[in-house]
Parts: sequence; structure tokens; C-alpha cells
Amino acid sequence: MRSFCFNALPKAHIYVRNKYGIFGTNCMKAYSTSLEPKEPLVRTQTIPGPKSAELKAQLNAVQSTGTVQFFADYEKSSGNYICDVDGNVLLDVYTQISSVPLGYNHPRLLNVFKDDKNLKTLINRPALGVFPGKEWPEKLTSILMNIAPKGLNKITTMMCGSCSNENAFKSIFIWYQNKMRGNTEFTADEMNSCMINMPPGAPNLSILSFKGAFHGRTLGALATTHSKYVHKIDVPSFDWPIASFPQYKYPLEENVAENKKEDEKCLSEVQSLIELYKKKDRPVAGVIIEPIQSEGGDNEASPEFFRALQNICKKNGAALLIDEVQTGGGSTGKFWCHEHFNLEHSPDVVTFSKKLQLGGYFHSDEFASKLPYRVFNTWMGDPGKIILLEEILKVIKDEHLMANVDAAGKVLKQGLLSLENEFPNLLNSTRGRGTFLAVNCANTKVRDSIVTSLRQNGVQTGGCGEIAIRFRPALIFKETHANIVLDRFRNVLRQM
Ligand code: PSZ
Repeated sequence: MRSFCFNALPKAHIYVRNKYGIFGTNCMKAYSTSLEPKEPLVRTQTIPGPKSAELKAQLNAVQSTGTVQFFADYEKSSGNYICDVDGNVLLDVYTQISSVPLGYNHPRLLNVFKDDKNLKTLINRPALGVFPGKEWPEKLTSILMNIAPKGLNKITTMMCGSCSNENAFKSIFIWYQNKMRGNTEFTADEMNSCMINMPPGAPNLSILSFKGAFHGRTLGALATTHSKYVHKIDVPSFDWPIASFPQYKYPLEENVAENKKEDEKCLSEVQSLIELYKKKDRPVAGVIIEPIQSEGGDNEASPEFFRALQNICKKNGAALLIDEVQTGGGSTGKFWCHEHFNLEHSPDVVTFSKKLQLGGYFHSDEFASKLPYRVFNTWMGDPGKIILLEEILKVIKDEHLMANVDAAGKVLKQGLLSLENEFPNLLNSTRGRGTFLAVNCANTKVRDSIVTSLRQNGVQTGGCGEIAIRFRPALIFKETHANIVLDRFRNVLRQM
């Protein structure tokens, strides 16, 4: 093993091995977390501490800071630990809203831009749709197509999750209108009317979404976001159908019949809404759904629900868009969460961002626009980010991180279930897959107070929905980290 590591690995590994001497019998697993602190350290009475407060005041002069929790020191942060400017060291199980795959300052990512060729890719950022670099086709094929959900052979790259959903909607509308029109040319009426936002050129089509969903804050995506009113208020929106998302009773195994009824109720609502919107002359071209509703409270739906939803989409000629912006990238125990569902067919479109560094969507040929510039923008992604993604995917493989997610997830979930039993008045409804987990609190006040106290005890978590605490650790989060989280969580609950 030792000689395999030494001979087969690129320079970065040798550097780490020589400097820190950390290769044991399982060299690949060891070093993502070997440089990190052993445990959290909280130095200030409150977080944010005084230096964070000072920086907040400074930033507030030019930018609103209502969302800023503290100022981080990304030079000092390492592995699963985020450091702040006041010297606090927090075990980060929130990871920039679920966006950090390998923790902070992973040695192999630090090394990526030491390579001159990669550095030039980083600084010469192209308008990818017009002047892609010579390596772009190969990079897309070998990196992004290599992780494409089964059955989806095309990719459109974008910047963030919102703009991925936003442009995916456009691809769906274009696909739908192509079907309706047949393969004929645009009419003069269509070309003129679209310029003043009127049908038939700007047709009255809709995207069906679910109550509690979050798909972004840009105008189209926001029309399908329903998690908090503050995201939406004062912003004009579309009359698009919104169906109920299943609300399950936990534990799942004790509430099978009731939860099945819930699935059926929501599915029948989807079918009725599709019919209603057809009658209203605003047909449903596509349905967007998260595999686990994240911002809305980590609400799960069963594989059976997703399979039946896909059948409804097929039957009604609507595309199924699965939004894997938050769930994609491995933390649910599969690279794509929808792989847990055993869908009969591939989804039509799968959007991603966050842990994958750049945004975009996978789709089939049918959703690729024949005419240029219909789905387009200046950057169309970022080759600098794809180089990082390339290394991230290699590390996931080399360090067996999918198996790690499975092992750490089991410990964390089991531990949360135990805490739920110890503190039934405070916690309930532990749920999730892999390390993508959540637990409900008695009420919003209790939830907020637990999140604050956990942070003060060295563990950075996040809330979601009205009453849930969510866990979104990096893929390098191990059983030892899970035990630290659980110990500190227990201490916090004891003091409540
Ligand atoms: O409040 C916000 O704007 C937040 S908090 C978390 C997110 C956004 N998540 C982003 C997100 C997502 O979770 C899902 C399922 N779909 C789309 C998005 C939008 O991605 P970004 O933020 O990259 O535009």
C-alpha cells in the first residue's frame, strides 16, 4: 500500500507525505482531515465576537449585512473546521449552505493552481459559449459527463443554482413549444408578439412546483420558490400551479399507511392542477421538484412518490426537472439523490451547483436547443471551477468518501435518534439520507436557541423550514466528527 501511494500519486501527495508523514496503512483515507484541529474551540462569549462585529459595521457601510453570521478566516480554516476572525474554531456541519465538498484548504485543492497550465485557465476566463479553450470539450466529457445522471447525455453549464433552474425552465418551454409546433418555422405573429411579451410568441405555459420548495431567487425560479414569504413579497410573479408536498409522520416505519395516503393525496393534487391549468389555457410544460426539500425544512418524499410523479409527467406530456442543487454531489450517500428512487425513466432535466462548484443542468438531446443563443450568457460556467471539480471527484474516489458518508451518516443519524429518545419534548422526526440529515425541534424558538447554543459550543449548524435543524457536513466528515457533534448537542439539550 505504502509503495503504491508513493509511486502512483502526483506530487501533491508526496509533499504531504514527506512534510506531515501521515500515510498509514490506509493512506488515501487519512489526510483530508489530518491537518485539522482535534476539536472545536470557542474563545468569545458570543459569536459573532468583537472583531466580527467590527468588520460587520465596516461592511454595513457599503453592503447590507443582515445575513452575516460571522467573518471567517479562510487561511486558518482546515478540514471540517471553520475559523473566525476572533479565533473561534467551529466544527462546520453547515458548510456554506451545503456547498463545501472537501472541507477547507484540502491539500490537493491547494495544489491545483500551483500548476501553471491550470493557473492560466483560471485567469483567462473565456466567454465559454463563444471562445471556449481547446481543452473544454475534453474537460466537459471527462469530468461532467462522467458524473451525468444515467440517461442524460447533454450538459448546459451555468454559474449558480438559480440561473441553472431559470435556464432549464427555458429549455423546457422551448422543448414544449417545439412539440406543439411540429418542426415548422416560427410564424411572423410569434416573432412579433414575443417582443411585447404576448402570446403566441410568449406563450402562456407554466411550471408546476411544490409548496415549501426552494429553487432560487431570480424571477422565474422565484415563481417556483415557496419556502418563505420574505423571498417573494413585492415581486411580481406568474400564475403557475403549486401542489402540496408530502408531509410525513415519523418514524416512517411506524406510519407507513398514513404516509402512503399523504403521497396519494399530493399526487392526485398534481394531476388535478395539470388538468386545471390546461383548462385555464396555461398548460404545465414541466414539473420542478427537489429530491429532499431543503430550505423548506428537509421534507422527504418516498421513492414511490417520485416514481408516480414521473408517470404523471409522462402521461401529461410535462418534463420532470429534478433540482439537485443542494442534494447533488454525494452527501445523501449517492452522487445524485434521485438515484435512491429507482425511477423507471431518467428525469428529463437535472440541475446542479453548490458542491459541484459551477452550476448547470444535464438533459437529453430533446432539450438541446437547435438554434444558437436561445440559452446563453457571457460566462456559461467557469473552466477554473471545472478544474477544481476534476480534483474534487478524484479525491472523492481516492479517499473513498462515498463510503465515508455512509459510515459517518449512520453514526450521526443513530445518534440523533438516540437524542430524540432522550429529549422527546425537544426533538422529533430525525430524517434524511447519508449525512444529509435533519431533526425537528419543539418549536421555532427552541430551534433557534439550539442552533445558537450549538454554535457557542463549537458546532456550526443551520436551521431550515420552521422548526428543523439541518446537518450538511462536508464529504470528509467522519464518525469522530459525528460523535463530537452529538456530544455537544447532548450538552446543549441538557441545558435547555
Ligand atoms: O436564501 C437563499 O437564497 C438560499 S439559502 C440556500 C439556498 C439559497 N440554496 C440554493 C438553492 C437550492 O438549495 C436549491 C434546491 N435550488 C436552487 C438553489 C439556488 O441556488 P443558488 O443560491 O446557487 O442560486
